[in-house]
Amino acid sequence: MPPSPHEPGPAPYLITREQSPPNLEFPFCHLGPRVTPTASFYVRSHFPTPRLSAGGWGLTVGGAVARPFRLDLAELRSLPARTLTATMECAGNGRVFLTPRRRGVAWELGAVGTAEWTGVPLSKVLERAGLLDSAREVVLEGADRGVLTDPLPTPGEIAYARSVPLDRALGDVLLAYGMNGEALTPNHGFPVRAVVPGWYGMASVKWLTSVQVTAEPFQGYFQTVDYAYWDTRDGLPPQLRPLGAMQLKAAVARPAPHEEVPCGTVYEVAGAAWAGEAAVERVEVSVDGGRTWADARFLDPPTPHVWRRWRLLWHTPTCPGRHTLVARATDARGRTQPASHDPARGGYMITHPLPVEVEVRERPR
Ligand SMILES: Nc1nc2c(c(=O)[nH]1)N[C@H]1C(S)=C(S)[C@@H](COP(=O)(O)O)O[C@H]1N2
Ligand SMILES: [Mo]
Repeated sequence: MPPSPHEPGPAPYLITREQSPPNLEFPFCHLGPRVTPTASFYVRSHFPTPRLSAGGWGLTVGGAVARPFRLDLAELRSLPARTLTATMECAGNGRVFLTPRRRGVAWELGAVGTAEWTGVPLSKVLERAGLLDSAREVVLEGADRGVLTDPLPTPGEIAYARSVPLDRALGDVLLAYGMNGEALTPNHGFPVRAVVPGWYGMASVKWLTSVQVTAEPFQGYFQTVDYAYWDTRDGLPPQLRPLGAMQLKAAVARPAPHEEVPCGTVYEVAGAAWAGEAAVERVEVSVDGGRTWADARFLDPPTPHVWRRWRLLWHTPTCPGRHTLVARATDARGRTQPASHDPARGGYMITHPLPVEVEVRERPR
């Protein structure tokens, strides 16, 4: 196939959504290789980046364990390492497309990326500590701290912390010190962060300094007040539950919203699709606002926890006019995306198909 004339070059830059703390977005229309270069990997931080040194760093492991201990970076690096590829999406990605507008960072499509993470399985560290029978969750805490007023005031200064259930903690959760073959950068959690493959980014705690095993479900700020949604399972009244696995979603990278597209040409529509704990099996694209659909072609095989890039050749209309493109994904269990945003999700888990409006124009002569 001839290279698409619409293929943009690499994007070693980020869009500033907030200067301080740094909240920086990947310009999603520059989607290129399956693994996102670190320089264009989005940054989502609630507090200013703590400047930690490799030599001064230590990890405290305690709580419901037989042998609490402390680990320095040299010791962590001496343990058997694993490298895994995982897509990470902020749970608020796509928020700017919601009406009415929701609180939080105004992300468009690019609070998502894929990286190769290298580190030590959390399970190895927990094994060394020896779990007590009462162990139920693992609380991961970062070195970054501060005071917040939104959505509720914090009880003074707090650190960023999230928990993972024990079965996940004993699974593929990584204590990562490497990203795309290099040391983590300060904004991505240097020297060590957690990576919880398949979960929204909030679980992957950066600047990790403490691992505490608990017997009770953790009810911290970023677990309840923030990064939670109203669940209405089992006919019970709505209950707040912490966000977890990424939900099935297909996103269009090219054309970008409101892009001008030439008439009477072949335009290669491009995007990616992902789901936290399911496999993306199919992506369909509509170039007529959802009336008719065609199957996109995958560039990547299904790989657990990693997005699949897809393409579709679009023979653009011969006459100028406005057109709406939509993509939707189906997983291996036959489930697809919700038709509209469920208000019980608030400003999170924005996974309904987002229409992309474009302007088809006469070709310049
Ligand atoms: N310590 C700490 N860890 C954190 C955060 C944070 O603010 N502090 N933000 C979380 C959120 S909401 C996301 S989406 C991811 C983003 O990781 P990144 O900045 O490397 O893209 O980090 C998570 N881990
Ligand atoms: Mo996030």
